[in-house]
Amino acid sequence: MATIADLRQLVSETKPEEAAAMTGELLAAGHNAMEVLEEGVMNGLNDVGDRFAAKKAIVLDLVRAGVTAKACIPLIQEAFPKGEGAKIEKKIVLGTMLSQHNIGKNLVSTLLSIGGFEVIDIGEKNSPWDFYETAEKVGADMIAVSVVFAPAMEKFTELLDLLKELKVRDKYPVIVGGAVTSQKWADAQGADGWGAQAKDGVSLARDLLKVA
Ligand code: B12
Repeated sequence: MATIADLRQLVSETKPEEAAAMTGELLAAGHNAMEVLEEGVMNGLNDVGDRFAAKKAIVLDLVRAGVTAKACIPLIQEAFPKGEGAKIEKKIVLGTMLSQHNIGKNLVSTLLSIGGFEVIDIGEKNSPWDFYETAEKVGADMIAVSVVFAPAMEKFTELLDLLKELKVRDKYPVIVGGAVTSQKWADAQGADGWGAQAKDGVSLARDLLKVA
């Protein structure tokens, strides 16, 4: 019988069709969707990332890893609990800075939406100004940033500085997450919250926006 470790292996080998089929098999067998995501897909992606960092993989492998993850994730998303359907009247602007890595950002978006929040997803490669401008335009309650690429870390700091400069820092709690970030780094930048996992975005939003 298929195991989550087998799925990790297929993702690590960047085999989209086989990985998607195994994801379906694991979910049908009753495996927890979050475990399939974290221990199967994410650990497999991390394996590819580690090989890339060790110069044992090339950019094409990263591309294939992304394609493989994107073949599995919709099946996992369908298996997430649907939430209670209660809508929370809070708007969250979400996006990435510089980077085109959007798999984590998309998961944060899905989980926040399931959690009842209104997500304004501004996509990839945004500047600090894009976040500010959208937040003002839609009357956002919070800003969430996905930082998966080291050069974007500096941009995140620039976003906080911009909000301070424009005297709206207190208006928007800002949370951050992503593979290259950490609690320590987020604290040092003055972020209002950091999450290791997409699901942490929901608990951070509930706490910071005082949702009962
Ligand atoms: C797939 C992949 C790609 C794909 C992305 C496809 C896509 N559509 O997203 C492509 C091919 C585009 C790519 C390109 C590059 N990549 Co790449 N990529 C990866 C890889 C293997 C997986 C990334 C991923 O999707 N992970 C899975 C998701 C779910 O994880 P995540 O984003 O971290 O999100 C989770 C949490 O962090 C959290 N989270 C994320 N955001 C947020 C936000 C909030 C608010 C919260 C609460 C939580 C949260 O929730 C998520 C789920 O729980 C990683 C390796 C790795 N270990 O991550 C390298 C990696 C990120 N890439 C890397 C690099 C270097 C590159 C390139 C520069 C390569 C090159 N030379 O061209 C380019 C950059 C292009 C660009 N300008 O953006 C490096 C970054 C290193 C660094 N320190 O900056 C990594 C770490 C690989 C490595 N070990 O060297 N990549």
